[in-house]
Amino acid sequence: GTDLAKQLAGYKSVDDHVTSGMVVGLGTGSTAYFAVERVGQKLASGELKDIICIPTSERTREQAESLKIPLCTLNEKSVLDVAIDGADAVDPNLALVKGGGGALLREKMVEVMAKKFVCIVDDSKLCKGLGPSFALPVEITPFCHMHTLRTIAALPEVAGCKAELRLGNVATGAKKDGDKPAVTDNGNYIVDLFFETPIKDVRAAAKALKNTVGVVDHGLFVDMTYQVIVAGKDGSCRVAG
Ligand code: DER
Repeated sequence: GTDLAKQLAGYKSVDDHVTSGMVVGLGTGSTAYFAVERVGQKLASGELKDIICIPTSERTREQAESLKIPLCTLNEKSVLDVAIDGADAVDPNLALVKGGGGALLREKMVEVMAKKFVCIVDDSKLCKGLGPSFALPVEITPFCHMHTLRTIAALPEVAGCKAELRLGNVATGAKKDGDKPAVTDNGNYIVDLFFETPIKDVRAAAKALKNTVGVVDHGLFVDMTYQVIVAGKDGSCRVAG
């Protein structure tokens, strides 16, 4: 099933890109989960030594701690040899939508500092154009959040999108009645942008979102991906980029 694909991609990313002595960024989500597991396994077996990792969310930090993976922050190590993380959508130019799990800010902070950002996905994430297959998350400050949501929705670069404040659990989006806004590890809110047609110019959209007052960052990861490892349910695994 898909879990096998995620495990395949996760394990392969570590086997292909992580060697002893490296500083490694650990991603967030159900696919990155397997990459973290693999790092833990190889440290325990002695195959990997002297690795220090930077987690991209509190939940990845907890998983890494349970696996006794040595951790630090960007304050201690601001350049990483490699960062491994999942994505919610991948276009033919390896531009990504990330943030489905609400971790986009720390993910982007870590992944822009990595010499190689390796993205791991099951093949359901591949798309022709970003937008319709997965809503674009935007992390915003909570202060006057509805004003910021409206400002984002009015941007020409994301014209036609439907902007929704994410409620309930920031990671799973699990909702129940009367839910409060989801809150990220950084104490911010998430607005999800739903598109019926692909975003015309992802670079322009990324710039416009980043330049919007009240927006902290967004889930468009453009010109950042070194390689994408794509695994299929049938056990196939291929590399792009
Ligand atoms: O929230 C995130 O950015 C995650 O990496 C997400 O994009 C991928 O999560 P998944 O591997 O559970 O689909």
